[in-house]
Amino acid sequence: MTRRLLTVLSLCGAIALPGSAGWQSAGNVLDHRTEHSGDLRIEAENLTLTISVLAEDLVRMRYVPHGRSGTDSSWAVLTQQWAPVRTRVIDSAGVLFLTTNQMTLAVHRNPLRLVFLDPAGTIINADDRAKGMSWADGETRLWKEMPEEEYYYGFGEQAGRFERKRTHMTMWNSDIPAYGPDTNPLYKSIPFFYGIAKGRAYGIFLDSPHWSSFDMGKEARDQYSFGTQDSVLTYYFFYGPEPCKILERFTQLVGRMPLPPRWSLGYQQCRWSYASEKRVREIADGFRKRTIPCDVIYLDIDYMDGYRIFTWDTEDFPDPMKLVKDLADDGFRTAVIVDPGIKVDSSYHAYVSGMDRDVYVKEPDGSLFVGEVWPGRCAFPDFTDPSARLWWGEQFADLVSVGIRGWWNDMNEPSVFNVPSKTIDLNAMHHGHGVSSSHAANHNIYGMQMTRATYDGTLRHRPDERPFVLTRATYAGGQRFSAVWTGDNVSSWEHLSLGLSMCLNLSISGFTFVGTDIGGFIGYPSGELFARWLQLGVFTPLMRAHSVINEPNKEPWEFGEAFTDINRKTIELRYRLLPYLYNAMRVSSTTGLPAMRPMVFAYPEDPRFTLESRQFMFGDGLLVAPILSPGTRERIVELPAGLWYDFWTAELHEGGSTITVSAPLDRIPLLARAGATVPTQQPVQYSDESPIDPLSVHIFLKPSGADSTEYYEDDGISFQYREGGYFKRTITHLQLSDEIRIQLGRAEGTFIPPERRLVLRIAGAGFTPARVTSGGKSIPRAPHDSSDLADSTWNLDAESGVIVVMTHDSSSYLEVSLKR
Ligand code: MIG
Repeated sequence: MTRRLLTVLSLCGAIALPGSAGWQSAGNVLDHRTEHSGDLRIEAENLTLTISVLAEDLVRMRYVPHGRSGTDSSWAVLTQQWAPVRTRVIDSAGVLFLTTNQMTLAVHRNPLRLVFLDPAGTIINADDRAKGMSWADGETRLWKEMPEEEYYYGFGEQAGRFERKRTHMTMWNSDIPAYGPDTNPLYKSIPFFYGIAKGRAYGIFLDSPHWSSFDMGKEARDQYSFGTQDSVLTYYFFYGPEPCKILERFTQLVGRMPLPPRWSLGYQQCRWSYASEKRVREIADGFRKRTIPCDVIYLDIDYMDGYRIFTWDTEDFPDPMKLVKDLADDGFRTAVIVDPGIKVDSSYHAYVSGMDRDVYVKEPDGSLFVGEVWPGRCAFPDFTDPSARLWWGEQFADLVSVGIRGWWNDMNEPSVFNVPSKTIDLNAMHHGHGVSSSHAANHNIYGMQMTRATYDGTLRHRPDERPFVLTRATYAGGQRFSAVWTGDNVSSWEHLSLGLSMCLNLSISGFTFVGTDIGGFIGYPSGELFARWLQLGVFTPLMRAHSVINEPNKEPWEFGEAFTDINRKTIELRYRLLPYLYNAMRVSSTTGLPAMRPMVFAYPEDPRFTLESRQFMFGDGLLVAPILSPGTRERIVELPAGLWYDFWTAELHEGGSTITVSAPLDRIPLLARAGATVPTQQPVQYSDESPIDPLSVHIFLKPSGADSTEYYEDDGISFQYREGGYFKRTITHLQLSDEIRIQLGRAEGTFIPPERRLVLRIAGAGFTPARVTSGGKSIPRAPHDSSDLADSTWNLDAESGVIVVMTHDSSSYLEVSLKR
């Protein structure tokens, strides 16, 4: 079935591609001028190119072939106003140089070709000499030189290899269940990538919601190209050289993930379907009676009346309000699936009100576009239209008042069952941006606009709470509205690896809140596979297990008692790490940097990481090395330069090396960078069961010098943090010759956590302190074998050498000192 779908898809690509005969090229530059806006306008023989310098490291190019036009608007770009940039234009024989402090763009005149250079004059990226930017009927394309030493990353959701050189990728949001490593396209289109050569990176964003494609040296050895079935071509060029700098800039351009509600970072349980109130209650009890933590339970399509969105199956769910309230009392949030397809049924309120408000996608003659999905014949809201989005948002009133708090957007590629194209008629019409345009021109942003309508709409119903939306389809910048999962994967070891590299590429494409269907959607995992998948899930911001219908139960306790214990311990680890994860998410909401960071992204200069996708950084302090194959009880880890600690044993390793770490079935290999600070908490049954107490801060000392981290906390749910309602302090540790000092800066912000204990777990001191002080007062060493430390005492863990100090947390400055 997968294969058939694929054939259909490539066929539809071929039909939509109106013959690649008759490519035209830019020709020579005739003239240029600097416009009032500061843009540089280049007139070539056959096209106009507008170059806008948005920042010293960011330039936008817009190519409009003569005789063509297109509205200059974007669904992705958020920041329109950029601070003025000082640029210089130097006109020299045959070349026009446009220079900022961070890069130079050389516009070659005969013919028009662009070359990007760093301040030292080294070429970062160059148009292919023969083709450059060219176009044919209904398609525009840009060819670039491809240096041998350059490698490619990002491109959003890509199965198969993590590094993307020598692949051809299409961007066309597609519903492909049980996809494989060669399946492309998939559900999401994020036409953004990095080129990294010898540690130096640039980024390119092709901003087009049309069918588009990237050929990274598959067609030609020394060229790559990207193009779109739009009549014009707009792309952005970012210069690093650090990849993280590019991502910060890219997410400044297209927006960042808002800080999610803290509960959405708890463990989430899903299945197609928990199809009755009785079964949902059993699942909830299943977690609580086994003391396996869980925050969210999902209702898949069977909660509805005949798959009519915004309705309930009143037989199986006679009293949703009571169910959801009982679940809430037990610490669960309930999430429901909502698909875009609205059943054509004149007795169905959503359909009727949508008709009244004229919200649906239409055929060119103005009649309703109808396509078949789960409910049968359906109309599709035109999410590009602001009034349709408003209408969509209003439909959530009842679900919100029932108490639903999570919004799972599925089938929004959009997927349509009964037509060969598997989606909305490409000629059907949308009406966003005040103009009418075909589905072909809006396909790849349909899902993103659905999440936008869902986010904004549910927010309007509860303006004081952060919405949680999860989607399958989206477009660049969609992280502003929703978390994502990687669709219908398979219960196999291969898919465990695949999911990891998909999450890594999504993460560096702007999508921080990512995860896979833990355990695999289609098929049935062994206990071992499920356990290993769950362990990796601790380190994916979205930690959600899911299963297709008609497979035996896959909840974490379904694999025998030994695995139940292992899985409990794994989920407890997630809850212990919540403060660290929440901090990573907060960093991402302000910088765009993801929680899951590919090695090459964090350490671009280390050539060992060019192709590495079997280990990754989690935040800036932890290195995760998941077990991805059966029967494996140890694995190799490539350590970046510096010193590294085994998170579990505090064993110290010299970096720049390859080590073997043990990985018993109940433990995922985890390392901490010397200098890292990792805040953790007590395990709880759900994220807000009780306030953090104690806050346990793991400090991994550097052999000398200082390091510091910001610690952030807030109420986890409201928007108060935007008005100062947070608790933020710097935690610094420094090594002096005869002393180790930990300084917790005075907390900023008006959020005050309840009184609580503070435990410092200091690894790497290498001595037994002669004296420990907290806030200037000496504190005693605890009696030898007490594992539970009394207030204001310290102890030394004999095995690991970790020094544990128990003190009190407050908002004031606190200094803890360990004297030799
Ligand atoms: O056509 O709602 O990817 O997670 O369980 C299948 C049923 C529709 C696809 C989603 C999957 C979900 C399923 N959906």
